[in-house]
Amino acid sequence: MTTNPWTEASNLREYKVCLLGDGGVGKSSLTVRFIQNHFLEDYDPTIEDWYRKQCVVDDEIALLDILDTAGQEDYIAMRGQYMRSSEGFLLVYSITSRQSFEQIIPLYQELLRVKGVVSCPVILVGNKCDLDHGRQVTAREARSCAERMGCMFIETSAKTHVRVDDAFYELVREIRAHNQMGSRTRQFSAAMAGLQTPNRAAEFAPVYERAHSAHCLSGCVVT
Ligand SMILES: Nc1nc2c(ncn2[C@@H]2O[C@H](COP(=O)(O)OP(=O)(O)O)[C@@H](O)[C@H]2O)c(=O)[nH]1
Ligand SMILES: [Mg+2]
Repeated sequence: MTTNPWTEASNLREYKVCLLGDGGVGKSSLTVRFIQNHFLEDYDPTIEDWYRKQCVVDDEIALLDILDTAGQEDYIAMRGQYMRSSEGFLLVYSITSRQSFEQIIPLYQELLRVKGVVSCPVILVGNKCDLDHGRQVTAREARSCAERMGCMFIETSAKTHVRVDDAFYELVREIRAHNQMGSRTRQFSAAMAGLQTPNRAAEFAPVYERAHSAHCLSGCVVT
């Protein structure tokens, strides 16, 4: 029997996601394209806003709480707060700006430091792929950057609506995979602590090893 996810209220799960990246890379444009399906030619770069959108990802309802970050001095001061309060991140650069790309790894390192974790659900997003003639960052170097972070890489265009929804949906999948791995690891730790029977520990051991050897949760890189 097929179930209708929209009527399965108990499946409703909130995902707090945040777009991070240099000013002008298209964070607001990606958000507005995803939420309202239109393109912003000119958007106030100082506006920071929250958006909510309910969608179905792999037959499960996801309520996305999206924080579109902005600003300059304020943004630096607020960044730690954004990082702590969100569970998944689109790390956005523009394919036409090497400078915006160079900020990605330091941003990811800061994210891990602030959250005090060794990995975190992120997607590397190279926006403005419609401007290929002005490209400063190749897909190859972005892919290698994504491999370093153990995440997926997607090139998008908010302007021509290329893979924008995919970026958000893949982030939901990353968060789910991350949480699933976390709960498996917790069950394994509990088993190891003798809170469960020893054969339960044996059951979880392969998962634990996989989780620690596999750098990339999704195991794939998309261009
Ligand atoms: N050609 C093109 N321009 C874009 C794209 N996304 C954003 N822009 C433009 O880039 C500028 C900055 O976008 P904005 O969303 O405000 O960037 P933010 O500061 O990161 O939020 C605006 O003029 C947008 O119209 C895109 O995919 N393609
Ligand atoms: Mg903006």
